[in-house]
Amino acid sequence: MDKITAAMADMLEDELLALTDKYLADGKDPKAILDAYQAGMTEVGKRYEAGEYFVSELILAGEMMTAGSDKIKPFLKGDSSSGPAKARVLIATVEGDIHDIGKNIAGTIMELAGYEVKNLGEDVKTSVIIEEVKNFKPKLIGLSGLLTLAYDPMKAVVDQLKEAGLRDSVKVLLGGSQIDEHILKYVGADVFANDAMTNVTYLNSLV
Ligand code: B12
Repeated sequence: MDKITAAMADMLEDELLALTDKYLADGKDPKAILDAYQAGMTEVGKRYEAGEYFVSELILAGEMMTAGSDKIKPFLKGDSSSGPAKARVLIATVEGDIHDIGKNIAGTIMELAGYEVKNLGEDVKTSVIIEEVKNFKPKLIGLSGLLTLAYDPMKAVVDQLKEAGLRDSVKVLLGGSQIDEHILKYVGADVFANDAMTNVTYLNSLV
């Protein structure tokens, strides 16, 4: 899996996708392949911070991650549980933030686990999320954001849920690699996830 991580970090798209095809054909664990992609993304982020990579590399890294996860997703389907949808989940990347790759992966994994997922997309206005909570009546809202700037819009969602008298009707999860206990407390949400699986465990405990 280190080869996947290195190819992602070094922006070797052809090599990355060829390795992905090979590992999937060899029957390697698709979640482990996805984790290796994410480790490569973490390295891309570090190189960007160090001034070694620029936004153009972030864009290419995003495209590589999307292309790779599109290949991996059908193999994750083997884990799917059958039967009726367990509960409704609303997911969105909050206002001002357009990072949506991790949220989309998390959405797919929740669908595979049997949940009915409505994905509102990225840079979603707080008012739209509140309206959808009223209409769609989810058990959980997954708010995603990778920018520091995303924390205030996340807090706005929780505050407006309270104002609308909806806070007790729904659990709020924060998703994103930088989210921790401090941000959870600041936002006033219920739980956070730095990966795409934690939420499934949490959801299973709710239903
Ligand atoms: C790819 C990328 C981009 C792409 C995004 C493409 C897309 N469609 O998403 C593009 C090029 C557009 C981009 C733009 C920018 N980016 Co950018 N980007 C990244 C990068 C390299 C990877 C993000 C990623 O996709 N990771 C892979 C996925 C799978 O991981 P993930 O998102 O963390 O998701 C996992 C978990 O967090 C969790 N999760 C996430 N969401 C959810 C939701 C739910 C419901 C659940 C359960 C779980 C969950 O599960 C996921 C799967 O395990 C990160 C660095 C990094 N390593 O995080 C920087 C990073 C996030 N970007 C950064 C910056 C600064 C920017 C820009 C401001 C750059 C600029 N100057 O223009 C713009 C912002 C635009 C905006 N308004 O949002 C900074 C943020 C710094 C900060 N603290 O604010 C980072 C951290 C880079 C850095 N180290 O400086 N970026």
